[in-house]
Amino acid sequence: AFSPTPADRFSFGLWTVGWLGKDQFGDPTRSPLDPVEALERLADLGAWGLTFHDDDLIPFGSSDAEREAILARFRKALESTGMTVPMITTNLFTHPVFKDGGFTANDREVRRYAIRKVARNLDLAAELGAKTFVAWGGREGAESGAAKDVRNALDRMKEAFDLLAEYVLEQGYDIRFAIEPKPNEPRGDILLPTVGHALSFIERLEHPELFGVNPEVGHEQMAGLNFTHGISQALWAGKLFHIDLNGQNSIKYDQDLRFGNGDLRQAFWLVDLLERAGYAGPRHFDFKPPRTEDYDGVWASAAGCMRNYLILKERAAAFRADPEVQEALRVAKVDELAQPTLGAGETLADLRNQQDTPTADELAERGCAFERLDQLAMDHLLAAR
Ligand code: GLT
Ligand code: MN
Ligand code: MN
Ligand code: MN
Repeated sequence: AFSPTPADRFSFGLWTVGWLGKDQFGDPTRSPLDPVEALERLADLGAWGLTFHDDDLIPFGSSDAEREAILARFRKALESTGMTVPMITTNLFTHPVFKDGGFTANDREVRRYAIRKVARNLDLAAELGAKTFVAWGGREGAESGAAKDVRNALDRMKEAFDLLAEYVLEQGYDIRFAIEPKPNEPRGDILLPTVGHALSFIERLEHPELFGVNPEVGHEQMAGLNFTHGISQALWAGKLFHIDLNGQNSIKYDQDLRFGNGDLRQAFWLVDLLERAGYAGPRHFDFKPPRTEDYDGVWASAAGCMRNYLILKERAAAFRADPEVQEALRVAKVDELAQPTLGAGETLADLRNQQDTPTADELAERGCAFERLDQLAMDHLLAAR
């Protein structure tokens, strides 16, 4: 029942299952993974798509001939496995040239280099049929105050995105951009740190319709925020273009745990929301199989991401279908919030002139009945109902 199929639209970053376990304190614990093997293994597990940074597939500095050979072999494996490439992104963070950022590096030559790298990768995205282009600006930020004039940096970020959007339109590419926020790590403070910052930035671009967000569970939780609320606002704004699913335990370094590990209740409400809202985009996992694992552990971790999503989807559906839950929702007036506060044709003057309204003290006596409702959710989440 919890076996994924391509219809579930589960996708994985090549850098996730391909992470070798090298961290700040330790050397790699796994040997490199062939991208073709990643495609085959993920297809066997029931996944639908593989995503990557330019440099994940084509090592930085490859010659044109090497690049073509790698792409030809990869295309063949896409065909034989039936896997898709729904999203592509550009690495603007690993090479030391990006130590002060890509689009917002103080050094103008670095910014020009970064824009060229992204434009080239847009051509590849179009060739492979990727519809979403993620932009995670992990190095766009600072460790100290005088080093970065943030208002100028935002001008340069806008300049880069405006230019790239213009290019996509000129070329007639069917591609939209999804900006991925993160509060910190690897920079001390990163620009566009949360979903809210990104949504407001997008409205100041020349082609806001081409831009949405790619929120990552753990990144909002690193900022102490409620991920499901952030996703709700992105959906409300029509800007949830893509999503990075993973797990995080509270405010600490970016854990990138398998989806379902970390804050399980948030994961439950997230799946409930995505499914009820009819989110039609990829369910994309951006996690790191812990460096304790060998490749058996990597594939178990990847399978677990999908299985946990499907379990939570089933639990959320059971919660919504339970007549006792439906009654508890009514008692808690959850549906009343969908009613406009003023009646049709009613004016503010009518509202102010209304007689025989309940007093504040009378209204204050009404309980909200949220605890019973939440316990019902807990019962369903834990399969106790
Ligand atoms: C990097 C980052 C992720 C981003 C990827 C896209 S790369 O691993 O930590 O959150 O989604 O650039
Ligand atoms: Mn991510
Ligand atoms: Mn992360
Ligand atoms: Mn990450």
